[in-house]
Amino acid sequence: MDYQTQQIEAKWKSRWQETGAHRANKDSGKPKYYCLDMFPYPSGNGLHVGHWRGYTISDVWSRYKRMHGFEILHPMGWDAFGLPAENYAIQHGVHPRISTAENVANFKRQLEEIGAMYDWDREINTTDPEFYRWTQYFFVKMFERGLAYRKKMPINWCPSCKTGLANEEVVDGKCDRCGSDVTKKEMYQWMLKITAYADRLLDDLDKLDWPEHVKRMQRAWIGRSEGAHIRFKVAGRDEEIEVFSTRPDTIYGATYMVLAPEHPLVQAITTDAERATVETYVEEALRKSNIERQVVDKTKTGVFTGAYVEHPLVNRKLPVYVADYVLMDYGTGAIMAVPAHDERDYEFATQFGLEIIPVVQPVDGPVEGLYTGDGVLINSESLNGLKVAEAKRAAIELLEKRGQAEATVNYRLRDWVFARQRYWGEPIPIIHCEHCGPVAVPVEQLPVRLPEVERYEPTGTGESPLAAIPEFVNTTCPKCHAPAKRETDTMPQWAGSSWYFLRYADPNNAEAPFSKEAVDYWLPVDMYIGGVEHAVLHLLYSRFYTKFIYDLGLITFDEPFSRLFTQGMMTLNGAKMSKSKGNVVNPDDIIRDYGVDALRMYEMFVGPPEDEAEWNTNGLEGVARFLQRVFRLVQANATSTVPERESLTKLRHRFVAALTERMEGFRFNTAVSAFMEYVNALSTEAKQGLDRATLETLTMTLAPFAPHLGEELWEMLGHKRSVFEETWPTFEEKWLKDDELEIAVQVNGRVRAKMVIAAEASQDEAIAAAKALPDMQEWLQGKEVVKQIYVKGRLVNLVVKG
Ligand code: ANZ
Ligand code: ZN
Repeated sequence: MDYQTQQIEAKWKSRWQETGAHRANKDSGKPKYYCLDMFPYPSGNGLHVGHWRGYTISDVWSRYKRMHGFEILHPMGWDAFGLPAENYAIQHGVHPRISTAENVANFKRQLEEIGAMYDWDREINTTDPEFYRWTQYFFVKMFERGLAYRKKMPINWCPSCKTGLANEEVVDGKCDRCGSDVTKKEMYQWMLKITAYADRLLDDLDKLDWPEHVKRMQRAWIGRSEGAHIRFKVAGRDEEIEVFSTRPDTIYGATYMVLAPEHPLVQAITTDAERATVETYVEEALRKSNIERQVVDKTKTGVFTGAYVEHPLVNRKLPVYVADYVLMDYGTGAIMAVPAHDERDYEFATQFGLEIIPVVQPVDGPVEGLYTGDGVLINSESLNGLKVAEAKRAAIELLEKRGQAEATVNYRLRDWVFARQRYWGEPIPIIHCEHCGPVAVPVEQLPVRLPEVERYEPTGTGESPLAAIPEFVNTTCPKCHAPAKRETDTMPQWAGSSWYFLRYADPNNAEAPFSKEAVDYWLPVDMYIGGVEHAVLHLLYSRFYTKFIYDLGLITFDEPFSRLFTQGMMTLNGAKMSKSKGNVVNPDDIIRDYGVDALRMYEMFVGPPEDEAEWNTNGLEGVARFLQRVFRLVQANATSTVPERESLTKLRHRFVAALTERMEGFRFNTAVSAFMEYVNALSTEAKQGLDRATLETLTMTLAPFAPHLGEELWEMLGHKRSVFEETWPTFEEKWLKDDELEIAVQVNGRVRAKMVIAAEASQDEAIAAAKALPDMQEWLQGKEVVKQIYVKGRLVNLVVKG
């Protein structure tokens, strides 16, 4: 019989389904292992082989762990709310529910193909009311604790999508979805107070087994800066300008002040003479995005307000400017400018001819122009001679005594704008009452279901399409029962994915988001696998939710993902695989031609899993041929009864050792090479027959990579139960050492001595060793060696004359 991939793969898929082989059972008595893929957004394009890389890694790992005695939770689901389905609805008039269901069906079919051990009984879908009921529930809990609040603030506004955008959806000042320039719009927004968790989100990174670069990105996103708030009195007026500075030590070098164009004091302090110029400038600045404003090498712009502040420590007046390089949403939206030691200030001061006073110099002497390094203080009265770190403390103390400053910590992290003016999302479960203000929908009334609408288009007024449905909007206040109106904003796409990993533990629970027992057993996630593009937001939001749910007392851990692995992208001809680039390889075609096991094995072979890898169909063919070879090798020897030879024992132990080490190190590409080397060696040995231990080891270890073939060969070897019920083979150290052998040393064909040499010794080494033996000297003395023979591993024969 030939290796029929289609037949074999279909056979084992249905066998697994019949036996419920992938059902995760928390009562198995085994230790658990939760291996999770970042769940996909089911787009209309289907999956390509690049997507499969991560899914294959996680499945190989899950199966490998299962063979180490763990009860595996390896679930899959759909992150299905969001803009693409809604934009599709707008264009084609198809309800997002319908297009989403179609896409899910296609994704599921493709994911079933891969032969992954997904427990489909636990499938979840963020758009299922039974799921989003609990997404709404957590919102209510946050609202009750003051962590969900409403705030009027300028939001990023996409004029084309007609919706507010979170900062992370603005890329280079453009809408991440449609590419239009993003503007600002003042609106009431639901916000989540993620900043209340900033320190915990930062500190707890230390306890995670995550790639260092991901931790670094999270730290940078949280952006903790220690510094001070310092207040400067406006000359001739009552107002004070408060600044945030990380360099209070440079206070004596402050030569001017800058307000962000949005700063509330701009209006008040601008003098009549400057008013027209300032107003024009502010108007222009408001049209720019934060990103444009922060471009480092752009020429600095700004205007003088006509106002001055008083320096708190010396008798000096500092002119106050408005400039767009100062952002309103960082610190206090105002700075003391120290051009000698801050690059942006230096550029600005040079351009506007403002004074530059150096106050820090390197230990080894003064420098010209801008200096941002460490050093000692100069031109700073009582601070002179102090090092920067000491001077920071001393300056704060000095100013604190005068009531003009206090130490503070500032974060780059902003509260999370948790609202979209769009249809396809979880309705925010709030009712607005004239008398009671915003009131949460009582938990027992959840879910607030998304109603049917006729038009999906955002209204463009800033309101969601839900606002146009009176039956949805008009309701009564849960507190005072007066007529009231429902919130019509929906949640951002990140909402469901911020806690979905908890739901898999207990996906059908109708009384609670999950039961404590289920979550206590399965969570936290032991291994989380996905793309590095989620390094910051999804992972940060999930960590925030987990900490919040921990604070609610519902779980006993406060980090969701103990270990994280981010797989590299798959490219084709050097470009990222994507439908829009027209360079996708569809797994359906590959499976038809080569089988899914070859595809899986190739996905693992293609390169170090964390690195980008280039798809190459020749490589895939090589792997497919390799699997055929394994099939024939096992088939030809399946009923063999030869005992294991020492050479095979040694090969086997060495193979298991190498393979296991590479698996543990997540070096799956070299793990596949270990198979190839082993099978090469076995092909040579096969002439003398292969024993069972050899065949079983090969089959068992191959199974996580090529599960259908693994099962088939295991059955061929006479086993009734699944190969995944077996335990991963072990190895003994003693077989890893290079062997030594005792061989005979002959002179003219008669044994004259024995010697021990390395089994791998070369002919020259063996002969040299033989000639050097003390026992040989009497036989060689005065003789001429005319011929010397080494029979590997058996004997040395020296033919002598004279
Ligand atoms: C005086 C000073 C002197 C500063 C010096 C720096 C160097 P990080 O580290 O990112 O927190 N700053 C404060 N608020 C700002 C805003 N809204 N827009 C633009 N810049 C702002 O940076 C903190 C520093 O960035 C602050 O410290 C402030 O300039 C500036 F030699 O104050 B510094
Ligand atoms: Zn009320």
